[in-house]
Amino acid sequence: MPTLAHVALGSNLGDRAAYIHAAAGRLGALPATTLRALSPIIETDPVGPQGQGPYLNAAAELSTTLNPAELIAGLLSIERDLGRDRAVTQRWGPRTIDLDLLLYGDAVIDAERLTVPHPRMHQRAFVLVPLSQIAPHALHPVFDRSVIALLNALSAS
Ligand code: A4P
Ligand code: MG
Repeated sequence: MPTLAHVALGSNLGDRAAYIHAAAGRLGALPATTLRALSPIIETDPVGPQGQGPYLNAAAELSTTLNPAELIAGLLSIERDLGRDRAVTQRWGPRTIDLDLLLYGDAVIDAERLTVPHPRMHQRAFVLVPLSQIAPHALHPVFDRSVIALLNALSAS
């Protein structure tokens, strides 16, 4: 049975919209994976180091029979293909494309190279706003709250 997985897309370097669209196309072209939805793209203020430009952010819903390790490997290879050089990119710093695995069905994973749900997704409007447009009722399996409930809680805080 395929699993529904949700991915955050972010870009703040170069032709940001082109990077988001290229990444979305490549997500749908991963083996055993279908792109079910891509949210509208929003422009957001950068969170993290000062002096970087605004981001474009979006969220994608995938249906996949890849396991989580295979899916994150696919995400990292798309990032590499689209020109992000991890060796020179600072944490939370500017990047042509950043792909984060937010949710993988109801899986809770805490491995060395993969944490799902993404540990900061519930704190970030730039993740929750686009995600709520395609998957408002997807459940965060740790908090047992929907995406829209997490967004409402964040907006109220
Ligand atoms: N990794 C573990 N779990 C995951 C997961 N669920 N999804 C590992 C993706 N990767 C995961 O990631 C470092 C390592 O985390 C990967 O090798 C992977 O094996 P990274 O993408 O190289 O590191 P990073 O993105 O620089 O750091 P981090 O902590 O992942 O940052 P975030 O959380 O991705 O934040 N502001 C706005 N407005 N919009 C943004 O999109 N993005 C960031 C990056 C900062 N500020 C932003 C935005
Ligand atoms: Mg990341």
